[in-house]
Amino acid sequence: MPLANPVRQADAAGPGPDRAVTDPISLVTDLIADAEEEPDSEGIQAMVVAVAGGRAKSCQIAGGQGRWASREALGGFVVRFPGGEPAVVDGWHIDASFPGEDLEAGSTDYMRWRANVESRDCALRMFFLFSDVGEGDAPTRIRVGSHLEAARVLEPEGETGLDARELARRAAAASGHRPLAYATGKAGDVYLCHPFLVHAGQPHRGTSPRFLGQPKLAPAQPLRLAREDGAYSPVEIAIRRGLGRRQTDRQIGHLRRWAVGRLSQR
Ligand SMILES: O=C(O)CCC(=O)C(=O)O
Repeated sequence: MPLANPVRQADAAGPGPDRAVTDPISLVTDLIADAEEEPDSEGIQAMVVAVAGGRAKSCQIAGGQGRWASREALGGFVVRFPGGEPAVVDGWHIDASFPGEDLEAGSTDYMRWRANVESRDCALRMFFLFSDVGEGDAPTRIRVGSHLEAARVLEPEGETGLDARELARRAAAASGHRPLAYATGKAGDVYLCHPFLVHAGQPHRGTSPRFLGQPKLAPAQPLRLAREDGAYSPVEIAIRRGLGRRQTDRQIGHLRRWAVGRLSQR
């Protein structure tokens, strides 16, 4: 279920691509209003499951039915304009998932939000592309496999975890050897990412504004790194792998059943 490319929509609506140059603020306001209206919560779920489903089933990645909560909205948008300007999100970081105890409820001071090794409040990080993103259009940079280092950075910090700034500093230093990938794609593509994935923005060298939603998928129940029945979600398994915890035969059996179930649904 690809979304319409908001930039193309704006072009088709009349003002033409020059509006990005002559009147960027109102263009962004209009496009975001459209994009926010377009997918209702069922649409978002369908997108996560169906659009990304060719590569993986988000429901299964997040741990199966009953382990994740459907989203009502897509949160803030990250819009990048051509021009090569740097931005604060260009530094390597991990998106924090819960507010620290010193913050008042509803605070959006995200540098003081935190993440912990059990990935409190975050079952997946999702990158929703709302415009076509080629290599020059400021695709998000991704350090492939960096979630494994991030798990090790977070483990000693226990339940309180680390705030966004300190986590970025340590996870960036620990994952510099990882290969790079770029979140390019078509409007409507969704990347389903491990919550600990180290990523960064980059300046826009293309010609059309880039629109990205980066919400989290909240778990319906806390993630757990020790389960008697071995029924770990893939996200939990990845954290355990990062921490060097061996899979027991029972867990391997569970994983095998999960993989066979996935293949049989194709
Ligand atoms: O703009 C991007 O590609 C990345 C944005 C980002 O990582 C963030 O807003 O946390």
